[in-house]
Amino acid sequence: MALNPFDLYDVRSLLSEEERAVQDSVARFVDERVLPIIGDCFDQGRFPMELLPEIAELGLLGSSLPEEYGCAGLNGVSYGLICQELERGDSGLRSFVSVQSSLCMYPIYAYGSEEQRRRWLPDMAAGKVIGCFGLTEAHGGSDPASMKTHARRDGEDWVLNGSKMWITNGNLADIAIVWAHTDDGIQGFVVEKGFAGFTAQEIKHKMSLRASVTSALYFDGVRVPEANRLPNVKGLKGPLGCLTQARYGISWGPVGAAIACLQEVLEYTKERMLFGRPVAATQSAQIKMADMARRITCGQLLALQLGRLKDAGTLQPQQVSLAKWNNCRMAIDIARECRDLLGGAGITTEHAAIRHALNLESVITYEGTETVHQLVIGRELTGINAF
Ligand code: TGC
Ligand code: FAD
Repeated sequence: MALNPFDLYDVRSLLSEEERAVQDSVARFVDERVLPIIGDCFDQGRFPMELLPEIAELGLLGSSLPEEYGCAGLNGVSYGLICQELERGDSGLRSFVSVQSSLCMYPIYAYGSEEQRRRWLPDMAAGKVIGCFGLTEAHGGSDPASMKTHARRDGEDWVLNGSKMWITNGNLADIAIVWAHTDDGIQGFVVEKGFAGFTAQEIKHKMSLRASVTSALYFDGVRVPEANRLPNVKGLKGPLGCLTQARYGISWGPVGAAIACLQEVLEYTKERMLFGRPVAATQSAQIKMADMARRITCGQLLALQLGRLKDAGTLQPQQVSLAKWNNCRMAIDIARECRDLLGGAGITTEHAAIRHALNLESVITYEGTETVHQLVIGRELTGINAF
């Protein structure tokens, strides 16, 4: 019996019926609604906002949060499969869902008051309120503890000053989860669009994640009511806890990008005739594609076991670091190799490989660079902090 070239170990048989149904519905959405337009979106440098109602309708925003807040209440593996299928379309689309779900809805759920949960989560699940997450600053994103953004208590308000850089969804967002030093440690604030002194400026000239909005945020004496401070966390563990959620999803997403590239190159090399035979009939092309399938299979198994640990409640951030590092590296290498097998045709967005390769330059950098995750594992092995 012929194996599925994109699931050589039948990882799908390890999924529950509900997990398979989630994967199928997102896969259909990506095939029918995303793939026909995403190359043009990338060319034009625009996020496909027209897809937002369907993304919300499918329950993809805050999918792991409870139904009482208007969310789908799915498990971690289902969230991973959502990320994998979306990123088979484009990393920018998965980024949008990661930021909304893991970096904005999650902290409101995990660190917010009941009033804050009820105020924002249902509208965020419905796609009526869009969020962004402001942690990184221009002087050094890998070292968020060095942030300069500061909030000072003044009566019933906080006064926020500083700036954030490289913020996904910044210009689309109705609210920003902003992390700032206070006299009582790092704290999170929900800063609303329209608060005086808060501005967002889109970053142009990107060669990566072009179908995603990236911005700089500025806070010039912004008065944020105490009611908008997330009361249930203090310290760097607040934002890092959100990153664990998002990095978990990013451990799955690039598997989808790698599958998209392999699928494209398998079709192309069977058709492309050179020296009187299809490129797919050469030993070197077969070895390259076999090696891609091997790495994808390892990545799928890594992501699924990570998801099972998450759903068992035993997931450790270091395990997420290993998977984020491995699967981003796996996918960017495969996307680059696929671009090469496409020859000159591989340099335009008519084919997906270069778009995925360029996108993955961001994915391997954000949410902790490859080096950061390597050093997390190095620290785990040696007990020595080498940052
Ligand atoms: P350290 O000072 O030792 O720890 C501080 C506290 O945090 C806890 N902790 C974590 N908690 C949850 N998840 C994690 N991954 C955690 N890592 C640490 C830790 O236990 C401690 O708690 P407590 O109670 O003792 O105070 O900090 P560290 O030495 O562990 O961290 C250093 C380092 C370099 C790993 C960390 O600073 C880091 O991860 N840097 C990278 C920053 C980063 O990833 N930024 C991403 C910005 S957001 C983004 O990129 C969004 S892209 C979105 C998209 O478009 O998809
Ligand atoms: P730096 O931290 O300056 O790193 C530069 C180089 O130094 C890297 O190669 C790094 O690996 C290396 N390095 C770092 N530490 C060490 C060390 N100890 N030893 C050796 N080498 C080291 N941030 C947000 O807060 N919210 C967002 O929504 C968001 N979205 C993003 C979207 C995009 C498209 C991009 C590109 C970035 C986004 N980021 C976001 C920021 C992202 O998290 C940072 O770019 C990332 O954490 C790296 O920070 P940096 O760019 O300042 O690089």
